Amino acid sequence: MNAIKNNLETFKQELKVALELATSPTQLEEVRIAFLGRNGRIATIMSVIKDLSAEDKRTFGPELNACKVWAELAFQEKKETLIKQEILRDTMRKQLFDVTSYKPQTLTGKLHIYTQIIQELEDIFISMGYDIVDGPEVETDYYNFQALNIPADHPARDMQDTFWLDTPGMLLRTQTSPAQIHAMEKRELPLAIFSPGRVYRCEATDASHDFMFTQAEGLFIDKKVSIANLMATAQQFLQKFFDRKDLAIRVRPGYFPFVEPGLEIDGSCPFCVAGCSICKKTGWIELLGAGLVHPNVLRYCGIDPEKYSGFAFGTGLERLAMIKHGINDIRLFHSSKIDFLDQF
Ligand code: FA5
Repeated sequence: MNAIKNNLETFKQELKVALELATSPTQLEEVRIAFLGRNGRIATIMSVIKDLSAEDKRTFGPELNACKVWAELAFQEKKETLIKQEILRDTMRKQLFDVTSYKPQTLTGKLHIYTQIIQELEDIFISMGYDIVDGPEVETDYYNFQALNIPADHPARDMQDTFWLDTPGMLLRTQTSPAQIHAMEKRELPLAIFSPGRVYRCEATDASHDFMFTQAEGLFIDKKVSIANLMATAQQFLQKFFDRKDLAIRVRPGYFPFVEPGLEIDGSCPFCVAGCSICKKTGWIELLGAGLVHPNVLRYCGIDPEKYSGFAFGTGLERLAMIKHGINDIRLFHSSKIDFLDQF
């Protein structure tokens, strides 16, 4: 019978140690199966009861039962301890969690490339003494064409496919040149204005043409204004914009009904010496339409062409931005693609 007693004692000692070593619910479950499970150690110990004599059953039965109850209590106690420890650990984890250290990835806002280019150009012209003026995008035939020396039957109207509105004589402006007329009508002479803004043409789109794009117009009117003044202004503007003090310009004849003579102004390629893909190996890039304001236009605005003269120029801002930043498709400008916009 001593063997039974020894067994019970060993069982208790080993269960104590096993419970002590169990530090997770999984380990505790392994202990339960090994010691208290249906085929576990306690079941083996209890199985000897059936072989005992009636007297021994009376003596050892209660002892064996007490051992089983003790084992179950010890297991239960350990289980509760582990649960409490886990709750404590969880509380600590939450207390130590620093909410201020969480920094989600944020998108930073910035000015659209349109706005950046417009501001850059405005700064250049303000530094040259120009006033910045705005003009309406919904215009009349008079301001967009007639007062610019393009009467109703003039073939030059075909150069700018027009979005006409339902109201007769109203249109979406096809160029920023109407800003010249508004300025000459309203302002005292001499005048120097720079007017950037959106324009519209009913054109099929491709990588360099859009139905909605941005232009800027410059106008300077005073006594004795000449092409030399226009060229000096154009060169200074382009040198500042491309940040190249050595940028040269050249002029070629061009046709715009509201200037006489009409000119196309090219700038020497800011990116190469001997020719590259941007200047199509010519060393020159077409940058501005320009000329001396046509006497008819001055007369439309009540200005005497015998006393005053002036120059005007116009340019496509997307084209300037595309050259400066190496953008290969004009449609990206209003595509709202963050990857594209993020570069500027
Ligand atoms: C004009 O619009 C004249 N008003 C410019 C001017 C002003 C000349 C003052 C003389 C004196 P033009 O049609 O060439 O000119 O357009 C000027 C620029 O606008 C072009 O060089 C080009 O950069 C841009 N542009 C024209 N059409 C489109 C288009 N569909 N998409 C994008 N840009 C365009």
